[in-house]
Amino acid sequence: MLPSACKRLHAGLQAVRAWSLWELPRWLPAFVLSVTVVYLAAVGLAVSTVHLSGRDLLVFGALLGCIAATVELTKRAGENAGVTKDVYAVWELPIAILLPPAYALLAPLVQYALTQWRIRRVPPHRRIFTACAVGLSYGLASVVFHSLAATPAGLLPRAPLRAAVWLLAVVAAGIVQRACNELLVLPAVKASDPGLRVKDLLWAQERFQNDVAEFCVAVLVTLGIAISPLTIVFALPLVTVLQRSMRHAQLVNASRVDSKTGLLNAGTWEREAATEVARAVRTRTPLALVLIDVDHFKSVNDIYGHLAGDMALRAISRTFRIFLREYDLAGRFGGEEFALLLPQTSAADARQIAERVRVHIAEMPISISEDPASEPVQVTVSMGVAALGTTWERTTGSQLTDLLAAADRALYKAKNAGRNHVVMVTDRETVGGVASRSDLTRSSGRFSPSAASD
Ligand code: GH3
Ligand code: MG
Ligand code: MG
Repeated sequence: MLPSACKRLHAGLQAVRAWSLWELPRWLPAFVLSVTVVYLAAVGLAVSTVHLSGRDLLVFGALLGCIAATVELTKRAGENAGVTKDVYAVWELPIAILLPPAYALLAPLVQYALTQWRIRRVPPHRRIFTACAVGLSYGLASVVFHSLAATPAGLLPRAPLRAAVWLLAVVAAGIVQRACNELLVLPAVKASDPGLRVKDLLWAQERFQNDVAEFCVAVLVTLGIAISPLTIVFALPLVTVLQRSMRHAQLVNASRVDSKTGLLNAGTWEREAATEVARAVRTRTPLALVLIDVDHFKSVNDIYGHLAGDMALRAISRTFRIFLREYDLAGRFGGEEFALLLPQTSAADARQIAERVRVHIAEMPISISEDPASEPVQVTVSMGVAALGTTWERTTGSQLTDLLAAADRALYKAKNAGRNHVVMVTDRETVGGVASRSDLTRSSGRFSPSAASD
């Protein structure tokens, strides 16, 4: 019988071995370990050279208290319901600016430990990695600030000018922090979910506005604390309001998307698609619509279970994000039905895109279990494509409804053709109800692009 300490160690090693980290692309665990090692080395160096002072410890303690309070507020505001915007920079930037780098390196560790404990448990390697990356970015910002601000501010004669230079140095350090943070975190985020677009992560309008607001408040709070640490007392309620307003905007945004797949929900998709179709008709630019239905999806649920079915839906949705452009609209239309709207896309191009998506999905192994030994699931989809081409004036009634009806008929034909097919129809055949000549073309594994031209 093993002694209990050995048993615990064994259980611990088993748990580490079960981390999904080891299933990710091979370079990623190496990257995560490197960041962790560099972080530990930086902490070792910074802590061994730091000069402890009672005032620094007091300010650090007060700001850690604010971080803990923000964690509690976040918990109450529902981060565990998936709402994730936070405002920790308001406390961590002052630590980086006003205290030696050792404190800036350590603060995110406390924040992520509290988040793991109080808000939501995620695989520990994720929290450790993020804490190390964020810690390193604030540590670097602290070093940058102290090397910048020590020199020019001291030489400037007048106080207002000194304050302006000081503020600019804070902003420069903040920019360095953000850049370093994104550089370390984004490759890992992208590798663990290849469907995510870096552009969406970095420059989504709402995220950008929130980040700017958070940063500006952080700069003001830093300035306030530099003048008097009592500022912390006045900053806490302000931060609460800021956090609440950001969450409100996030919730509004969340009401636009389908929670299971992250695509637009049916109502939002229809509203936005109707606007796009009207614009295409007005400006006489081409546009295509694709309806997608997963083949024999009921059997997937019956054989592998409903959760596996959900994973398949998410994997299919990620495929759309890989293939579509910024301004295309991808929506979840119903249970296992999706709709894509492709503005400024000709019939031939739409069919090529649909074909690529179909092939990608048919060849994509969908992992449905954490157990690496379990067999991945494979699914296929059928697609109906309708395109507005050159005859908009024939279109009557609701333009989107006409296109949807045409795509639906094409989808029906794709199903009847044996599934795992793309069938397309242009406006000449159905949209607007004018049937001048049949323009139905069908493709499957035998697809050749030349057949798509109309
Ligand atoms: P076909 O090839 O003719 O489309 O066959 P099918 O089995 O895909 O079509 P059917 O309409 O009979 O079944 C659709 C199934 O999709 C039934 C339903 O349980 C399942 N479904 C709908 N929404 C969800 C969901 O959110 N998650 C999961 N796992 N299954 C869903
Ligand atoms: Mg269906
Ligand atoms: Mg189906």
